[in-house]
Amino acid sequence: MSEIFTGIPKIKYEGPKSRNPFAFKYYDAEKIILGKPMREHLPFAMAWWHNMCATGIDMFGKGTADKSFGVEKDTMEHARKKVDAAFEFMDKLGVEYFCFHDVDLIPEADSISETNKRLDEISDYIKVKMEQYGKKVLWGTANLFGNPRYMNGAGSSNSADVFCFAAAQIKKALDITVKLGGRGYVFWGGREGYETLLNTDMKFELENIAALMHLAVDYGRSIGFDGDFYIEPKPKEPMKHQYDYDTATAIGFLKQYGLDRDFKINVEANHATLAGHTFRHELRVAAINGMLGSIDANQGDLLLGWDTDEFPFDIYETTMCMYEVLMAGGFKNGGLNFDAKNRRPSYTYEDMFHAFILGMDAYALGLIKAAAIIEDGRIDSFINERYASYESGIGAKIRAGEATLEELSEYAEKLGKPALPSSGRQEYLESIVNSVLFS
Ligand code: XLS
Ligand code: CA
Ligand code: CA
Repeated sequence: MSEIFTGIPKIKYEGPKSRNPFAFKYYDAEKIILGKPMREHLPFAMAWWHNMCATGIDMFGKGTADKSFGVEKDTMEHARKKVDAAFEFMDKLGVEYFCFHDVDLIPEADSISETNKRLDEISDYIKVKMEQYGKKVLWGTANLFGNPRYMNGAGSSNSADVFCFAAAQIKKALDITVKLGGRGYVFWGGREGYETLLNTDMKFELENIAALMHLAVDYGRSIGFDGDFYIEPKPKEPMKHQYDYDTATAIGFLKQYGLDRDFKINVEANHATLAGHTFRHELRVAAINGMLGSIDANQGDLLLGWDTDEFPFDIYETTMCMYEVLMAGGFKNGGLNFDAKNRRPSYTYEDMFHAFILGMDAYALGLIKAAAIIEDGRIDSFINERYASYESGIGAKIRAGEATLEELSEYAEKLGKPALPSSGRQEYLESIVNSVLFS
């Protein structure tokens, strides 16, 4: 098999002083941080759709990047070439995992049975490569938003026939995920939302989405899938209003419909900011509910109101992300999927590598700095002390659930006027973060 990314070497760690564009400056896979090698803290994954498929096409113009890899597109030969390219790419970068939609892997056929045949064929080929290169599947999913049949959603479609098509795609995507040993299965509700309530029965649609997820869980468990199912929240785009608006909404939905034992959250950075939250907020909401599953590690542009899926470079963000991950005990089945694409004018093979070097270094540095914040300890101990009034006396009684409203009212009356709470010291804490980041 001939090399595709010719002239691009295996990417190695050279340290922060290196000026080699094809070297890591911070990602040193075996370096131990808080007792574990970086590689284990940072299970990086390649998103098949962006990296092997997307060409930079937008509504104003054609793609700029050539992802034909030298053969005719939309053929099975092309599907196999993408596999060759993907494994060479991951191998050169030391990326251990990948994520895929069913239709990223093969050109979708006119019938489900033919599409499924193609999926069988390509997954056989992928499986061999995975063994050869030692690569793994972080998560699989089905594309239930691209085909025109999903114009009104999949689980939320008004058409029962479309619901069945979605079920068929999910079944096959689960088959392939299990066949390839995948650790996760994602539901991103691309078109599970609505444009107007004038034609929408919201309760009916939510019940159907939950029913589809229950069917997926039952089937997945029956074929031996013991990983995590994920909901990936997003507030809008493509639908005006999507049901999985944000992490809190998705968790409420999972609990209401009895799906919370099987599902966790896949938090995407760009979706968090689209929902009007910080990335860190979304991670924390997932973490305190025991549902921080996996992360789509990209970055949005706060000046733009859409999903720009940029490679992450903001160290403040990656630091806070890794702080949340470390405090939550690290990843179990999840990881850091670069659901990110090169900017349209960055269209060469070299740019694909630069993007991953940028993202992997940004997360490596974020990990180093998050560990330093934890080791420094000032922020954590500040937060603990801030709630000290609940450690004894009336506060401890409140926490233990032993107080009554009458008792608290009496206590307050006796007190007369409470002292002001202690200062939040936000600026002082921000300066600690800066001093850790830039020392
Ligand atoms: C789109 C989503 C999508 C999911 C997988 O905005 O990020 O790519 O991650 O379907
Ligand atoms: Ca995503
Ligand atoms: Ca996205």
